[in-house]
Amino acid sequence: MPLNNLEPQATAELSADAELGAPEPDQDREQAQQAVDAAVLAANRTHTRRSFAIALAGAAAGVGFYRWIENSEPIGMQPKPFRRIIDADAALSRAVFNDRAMAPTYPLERAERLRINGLIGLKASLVLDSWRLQLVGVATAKSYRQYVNDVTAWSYKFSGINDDESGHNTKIVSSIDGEDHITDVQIAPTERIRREHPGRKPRGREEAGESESTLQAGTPGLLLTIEDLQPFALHELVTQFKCIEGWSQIVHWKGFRFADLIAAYPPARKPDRSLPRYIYMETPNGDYYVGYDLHVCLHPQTLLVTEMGGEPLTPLHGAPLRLHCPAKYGYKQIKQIGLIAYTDEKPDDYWSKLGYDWYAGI
Ligand SMILES: Nc1nc2c(c(=O)[nH]1)N[C@H]1C(S)=C(S)[C@@H](COP(=O)(O)O)O[C@H]1N2
Ligand SMILES: [Mo]
Repeated sequence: MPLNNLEPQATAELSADAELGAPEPDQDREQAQQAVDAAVLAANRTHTRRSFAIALAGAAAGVGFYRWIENSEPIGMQPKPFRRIIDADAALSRAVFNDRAMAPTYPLERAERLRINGLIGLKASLVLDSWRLQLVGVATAKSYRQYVNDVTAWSYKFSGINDDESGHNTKIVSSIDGEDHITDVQIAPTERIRREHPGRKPRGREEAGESESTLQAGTPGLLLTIEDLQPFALHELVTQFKCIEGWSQIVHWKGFRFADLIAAYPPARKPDRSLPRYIYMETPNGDYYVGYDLHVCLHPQTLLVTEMGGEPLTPLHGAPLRLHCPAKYGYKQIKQIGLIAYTDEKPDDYWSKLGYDWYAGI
């Protein structure tokens, strides 16, 4: 079975975009996509972590793809060649020094069945028909047929309780005089959020409390169905999944590239034409949430996962959509994504509120 979808291909968003009257795909974009595919191929062939060659291939592909995003001018805007050069330089340094290296991949035979670990946001079972992906901060959002003027008004339906109590309750444990002490952190939902969401169902009912980045009522955006995500090319990846608690497993993932979603629904730019720096994600009930740098989501191995171990995701593994990012620890890999928001404010993050590192790089 071909892993990682190695053949270079035009990405699915091209046809989706065309229907929506988005700009024509340009050569840069296809070339960038091919470069990304080639880099993934190179990385998978060698299975060598941080080999110089892979880092370079990854960096080159990353810059190509990132530059396409940087340069995607809305229709009617004059190109700004000077600014482009500056952007490319910034992208280059990010690409080379940060998260562009490819994570090692493994043969399929080594893949294991991933345990269930962490149920925050998943304790009531989501009725899958009621799932929508709220997408916020998209450029020219009103031009998409999935546009709604308040994504927070969407009501997810839940039935029953997921009573699988397996899994951990990651806490900061410090050892004092040979005894383990758990740092007990209590963060109440903020007054601001309570004021701004009168009458809204309680969100953030877990230990870390409500997210500071949760949406305000009246936030416009898109509501995508699972069918809307079907056009994206599927990619398979066998990588190591690491939990901060000290265990790791090799997992077979299948899903589409986050970069493809971003390309199909590009973020609105700031007044100075630059891109928002972050992506924020939440479970449908707002209990679990993570923040990412945008460029980490553009990494070709960052997948929006629909299948694990050759089977559709189960509810407790985050059906219908979860994140896999091999560059980050498990706690950043949110299960059951309900919201993806482009933002320029560093987003709140469940476990960093309880003392863990926001970046969580492996
Ligand atoms: N919604 C949600 N996503 C989550 C968590 C969680 O508690 N809720 N836990 C995280 C942590 S700490 C880990 S290790 C992984 C575990 O994923 P798994 O249950 O599929 O093994 O999910 C991550 N994503
Ligand atoms: Mo974890």
